[in-house]
Amino acid sequence: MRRILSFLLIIALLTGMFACKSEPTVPVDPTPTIDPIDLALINPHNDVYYQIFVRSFADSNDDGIGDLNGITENLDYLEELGITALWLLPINPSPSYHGYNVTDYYDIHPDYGTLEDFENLIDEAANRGIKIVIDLVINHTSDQHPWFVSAKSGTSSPYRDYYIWNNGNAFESFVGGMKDLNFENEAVIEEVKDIMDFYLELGVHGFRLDAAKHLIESINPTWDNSFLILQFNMHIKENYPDSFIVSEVFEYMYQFYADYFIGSDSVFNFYLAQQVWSKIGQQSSNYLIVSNLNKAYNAFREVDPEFVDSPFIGNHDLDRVASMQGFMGSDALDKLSLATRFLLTVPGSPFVYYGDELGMKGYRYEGANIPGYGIVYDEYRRQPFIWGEAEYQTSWLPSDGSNDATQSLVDQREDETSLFNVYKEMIQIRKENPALMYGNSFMPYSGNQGNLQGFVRYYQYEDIEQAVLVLHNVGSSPMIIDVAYESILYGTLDLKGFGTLILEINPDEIEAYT
Ligand SMILES: [Ca+2]
Ligand SMILES: [Ca+2]
Repeated sequence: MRRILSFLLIIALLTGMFACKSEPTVPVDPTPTIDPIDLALINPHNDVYYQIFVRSFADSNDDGIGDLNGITENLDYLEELGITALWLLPINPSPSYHGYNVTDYYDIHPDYGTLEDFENLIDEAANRGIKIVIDLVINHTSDQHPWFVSAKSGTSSPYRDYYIWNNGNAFESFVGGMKDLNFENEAVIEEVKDIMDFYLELGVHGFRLDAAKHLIESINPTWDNSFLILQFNMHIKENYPDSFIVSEVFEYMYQFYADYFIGSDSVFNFYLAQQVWSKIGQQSSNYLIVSNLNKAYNAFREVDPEFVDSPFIGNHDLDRVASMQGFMGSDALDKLSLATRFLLTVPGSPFVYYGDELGMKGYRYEGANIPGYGIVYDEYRRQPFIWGEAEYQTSWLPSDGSNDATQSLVDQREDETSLFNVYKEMIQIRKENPALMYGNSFMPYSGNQGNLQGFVRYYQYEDIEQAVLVLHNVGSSPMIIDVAYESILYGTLDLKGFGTLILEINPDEIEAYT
């Protein structure tokens, strides 16, 4: 009986294994149709992300503040846009509007809902194939976190060594009541592992690791932090092999964060963001964009040949792309559209900052006093999403007028030439073409000259193989493209200024293009 049971168990495990790591079925049709679901399972870290500031996205209970149920009730929208994963900015209780000083890692900010609401969001998103990644803010806690309240009470507190003391003062990397945790203390590391386990058990896919370069302040922080992150990552992979850590190392030179690929599954590519702003936005040495990016990818490849990049062109700590000087002239929409197509054709998991798909504006104030709100800094980089209908509109932050001319979602949906439709179409094209969606190949096109900036992307898995040539015109003058190809996936050979052409090419002839 016992033998039969263990035999059944083995069968169950094997079928279970095949169910999660399903092999692509051999196509009967001579022109193979690619099943994106299978490749998505094989490449669990390749997604198209949508970054949400919960407070500003969608309000479900009419208190003017965005909340988790607001996201759940708008999954239709996220599905329409085509994204496959969400990064939620901090959702834990916190005394600040932004949430980056946590007071309880095991609960939800009362403005945003309850743990039950969060579990419901995870489940409803999963039903639509959308994963959830949360911000993990562990460099510091709020000075109101019970650990710190106890620690500051005296040296005999059991939590005293959770923090870093200097002449009786707790060390802070950031201002605003954020006290750095002490990662020399094994108990703190164990606390973080417990927090990660808690959210993975709830069903989150992984974590955006906030302030990764600040975790350990030492003479060799890159090395120390990469290995600390590796320790966290090895822990979560024991029970959740597909789970994901993307590290935030806020540096614009790729040399400063390439080594973070040692311990992280992915790292945000601030260099790429800056290249897009300067080369496409400001048109500054635009003929270097592909060769520059290739250098960055080669640096990542040296650290991890299977690196998964996390490109983006906007986030909550930056002025909105549409508010940058290079993207504000009469050709703003053309340039923003090209920046979008660029983001969605490079390797990795692109991150779209909520509202960027509408071309929303927003920038930093240096402590201005806004009537009806108070002193502001980064708030207007994180403004209410513009739905164009009242139902889910948030109103926690008064308008500063910066988005008076920004078209709402309702209006942009109906307009074929809108930025929203550029995002939607490009996300779909990315997902339909494995060479764009998966792998990290990036081979500069040998015909690159001046404004013509192209690259070949290639992906192969078993009998699935695809090569595409992506050609971006990063200048305003039109050009005619004359190159061999198999099919046109996007655009026309008559490549207009700030236009994009994507061609499927013969994978056996890549060398002729690179
Ligand atoms: Ca609300
Ligand atoms: Ca620190």
